[in-house]
Amino acid sequence: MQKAIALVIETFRKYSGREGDPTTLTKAELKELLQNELGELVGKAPDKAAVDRIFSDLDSNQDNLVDFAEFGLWILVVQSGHTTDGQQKAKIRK
Ligand SMILES: [Ca+2]
Repeated sequence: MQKAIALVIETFRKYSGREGDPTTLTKAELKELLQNELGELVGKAPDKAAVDRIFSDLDSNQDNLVDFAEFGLWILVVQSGHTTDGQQKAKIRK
């Protein structure tokens, strides 16, 4: 479990530092993260609608940025197989 958390933090930081505030993900950063790390979930070329949907799922306080608390919670939900639309896919790549 601790290892999984470390992996989530590492993945988040890898993308959150690309532009703007290094502690938050923009939509562009999130898209990169999804494509590269969670391709099983969104496909290798996620369409804009899919990215928008996931981004709004993640951005629970609707400030147009995804912070680590929002991301971490979402990953836990996805990992446990209970996504908001009932799909049971996707594990973060080991
Ligand atoms: Ca937010």
